[in-house]
Order: sequence, then C-alpha cells, then structure tokens
Amino acid sequence: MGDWVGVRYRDAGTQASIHCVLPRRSFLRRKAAGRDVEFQMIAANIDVALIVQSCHFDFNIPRIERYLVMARDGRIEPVMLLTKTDLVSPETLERLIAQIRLVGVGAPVFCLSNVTGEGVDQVRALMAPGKTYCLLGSSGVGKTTLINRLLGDGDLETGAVSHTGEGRHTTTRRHLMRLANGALLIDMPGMRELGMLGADVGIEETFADVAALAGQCRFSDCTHDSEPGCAVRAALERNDITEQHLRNYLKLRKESEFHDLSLSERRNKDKAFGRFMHHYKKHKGGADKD
Ligand SMILES: Nc1nc2c(ncn2[C@@H]2O[C@H](COP(=O)(O)OP(=O)(O)OP(=O)(O)O)[C@@H](O)[C@H]2O)c(=O)[nH]1
Ligand SMILES: [Mg+2]
Ligand SMILES: [Zn+2]
Repeated sequence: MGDWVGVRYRDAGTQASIHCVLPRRSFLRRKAAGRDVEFQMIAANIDVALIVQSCHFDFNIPRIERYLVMARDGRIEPVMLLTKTDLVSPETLERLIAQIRLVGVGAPVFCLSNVTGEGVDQVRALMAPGKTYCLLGSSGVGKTTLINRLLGDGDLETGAVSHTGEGRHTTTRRHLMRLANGALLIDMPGMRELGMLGADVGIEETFADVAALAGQCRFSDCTHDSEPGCAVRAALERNDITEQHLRNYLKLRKESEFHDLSLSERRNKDKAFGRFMHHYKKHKGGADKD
C-alpha cells in the first residue's frame, strides 16, 4: 500500500501493466486500528512530511510530537505548517511558535493563511521539483485548501468545520498532485488515530533532549519517576523541559514498547503452545499404547 510502481503502457494509455515496484527509501506508517499489533502503511518514498496544524482550535503540542515521531521513524524530513493565521493575533502566533521551540522542535515552521494568502508563497518556494511531499494533519486544518491555492486552479473538495473547529473528513482518500514546478504533493485524509508501534528511532530523535538527559541518570533503568540521581527530573525542576513534553515522551515510549512486548509475548505464547502440543502428542501416543 502506498508504494510507487513502474508501469508500461501498451496501447495509447488504455492498457498498462505494472512491471516493477520501487524499493522503499522512506515510509509513513501507523499502528493498525483496534487491538491488532500490526502496521498500516500509509505511503512510501515521501521526502518531506508537511505537518499541518491550525493556530486556532487544533493547536496541540503532543499531537505535533506524535506526527514528528511518525515522520522521523519513517526517515522523512518534517516541516511544520501553521494555518489559519488570519484567525489569531500576531502575539498569539508568536506564543504558539515559542511553544513549538520549547519542546525542542528544530524543524522549520511556516505560518500561512489560506484566506489572505499570506505565507502561501513561502510554502510554494520550499517545494523542490522532483521531490515528494505529503500533508499530514487533523481534519479541517486546511490541507486541501492549501493544495488548491498552491495549484492555483485546483478544484479539490474542501469542507466546513464545526464550531469546535473540527473538520468533517472531507478528503476521504489520498490524492497525488503535481505542482507547476514538478514537485509532487499528496493530500491525505485527516487522521484520527495515530497509534505508535515500535517507533523507538522516531521517539529518540523527536525527544532527543529527554533521551540525552536520560543517559545521565544514575540508574540505567531509571523510570524518571522518583529515583535518586534522575537527570530528567532535575531538568524538569530547572524548567529546562516541560512537564507535558516529558509526559508525552513517557507515554509514547510506553505505547511503543507495549506493542513490542505484546508482539514478543505473542511469539512466546506460540512457542509455549507448540511445546504443549508436542508433549501432548507424545503423551497421547504413549497412552494409546497402554
Ligand atoms: N479562516 C481560515 N479558514 C481556513 C483556512 N484554511 C482552510 N480554511 C477553512 O477550513 C475548512 C476546512 O478546510 P479543508 O481544506 O477542507 O481541510 P482539510 O485539512 O483538507 O480537512 P480533511 O480533508 O477533512 O482532512 C474549510 O472551510 C476552509 O475554507 C485558513 O487559512 N483560514
Ligand atoms: Mg482535505
Ligand atoms: Zn531518570
């Protein structure tokens, strides 16, 4: 799912056959919905993930961190886009950017309004020919509206937002578009669930500040709860990191590990069941002889 394929057209574009699947250089995936311990591939070979949040209702630091983990884990370069700047004051916008920087986000942050058009040219300028970009973000933040603006004459369907600012999942499937300069852009439906699964690399990179501190704790298995010599809690007391940032790090780690654990637990159970069957058959075999 989401792979790139080479196709060969037979006659005048009416018939084509797939003759190769390009190897995955990067990937975007999440935990499949429900209790399944499985991945769901969303897209492959994306160069840059444009993580979109609105500076109005939608703004949420833990969600930004979650998207960053997803992108980094799949070896995709993240860029932050803050939309709907027309709905907030310049002071509020500055405060939001400061909040993003405070949690150690080094990725570029672009601010724009699809209504006034402010900032849209800067986004267009960052998109390089031949590279592939995808838009990630909740429903209603203005992903499709931005694409229409970038395309100039785009006519993709956009939707209204409710009074809470939540969108109605107007985009229901992925669309791939080509901008005038040759950059490729994928519009995605807004995602409700962004489950983590074995995303250790993405977590350690996104929370590099906490990970570095954790390396300085007295105990190598420190849970950063109440152990003596905990460098993470010391940083928290000095206000070097925020409580929310630490809480989200621990939460994502646990979520990611929990799934790793349930995978290995499942394997162990399979093994135990195999052993049980082996003994059972042997025993039964013996009993039959009696
Ligand atoms: N005020 C304001 N409204 C915007 C802006 N960008 C988009 N909107 C409005 O927000 C609503 C949702 O926009 P969409 O582009 O459909 O949002 P989306 O992110 O594609 O949503 P899904 O397809 O559901 O994931 C529409 O009514 C847009 O007109 C903006 O910069 N400012
Ligand atoms: Mg949309
Ligand atoms: Zn610690």
